Amino acid sequence: RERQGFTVFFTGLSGAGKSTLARALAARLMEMGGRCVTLLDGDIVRRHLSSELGFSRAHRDINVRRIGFVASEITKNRGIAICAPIAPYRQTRRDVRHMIEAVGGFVEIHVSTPIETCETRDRKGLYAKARAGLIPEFTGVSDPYEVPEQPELAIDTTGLGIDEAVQQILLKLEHEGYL
Ligand code: GGZ
Repeated sequence: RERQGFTVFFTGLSGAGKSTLARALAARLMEMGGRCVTLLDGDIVRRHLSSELGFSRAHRDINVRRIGFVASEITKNRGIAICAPIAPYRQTRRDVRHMIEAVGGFVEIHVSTPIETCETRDRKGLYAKARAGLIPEFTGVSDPYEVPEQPELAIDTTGLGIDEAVQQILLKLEHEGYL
């Protein structure tokens, strides 16, 4: 029997570890073979699909809905889509979930790394700029992040290795019957 497609949807603050986990998970799933895996990372989507958009609520919603649409097409065709936007709004995440659940599986993973950790890492210096008022509407500083209430999984990457985190995700996917 052909396995159903599914989407792994990471959500969380800037610097929480979404892209890192998404890339590592995609690599592991590709190694396992037999499935088409598509990574829809925030950066890449913003460059190729949403280059005209900023970070207002309306623009974030358009961006996240585009990601959801592409993921639903991949899922419908029995592929695996891995998405990693901030996706700060609950209602938008819910709409994307419903669109994808209509054609396959949806696994929401809250990368719940607290802002203190993200800000300490500050790999791109964005938090410092946001605190200085140089980036308006910065998620967690001057813009909201609505915490997921019932994600399939929550992972705080503070003091957690990438391999351990990916292992937790793979276990979850297995238990839910996706792998
Ligand atoms: C949040 C911002 C902002 C503002 C630029 N707020 O850590 P990064 O740098 O590489 O990832 C963040 C990315 C967020 O884009 P998304 O498409 O994931 O956001 S959303 O789902 O809300 O549409 C960050 C950078 O863009 N960035 N300005 N104001 N993050």
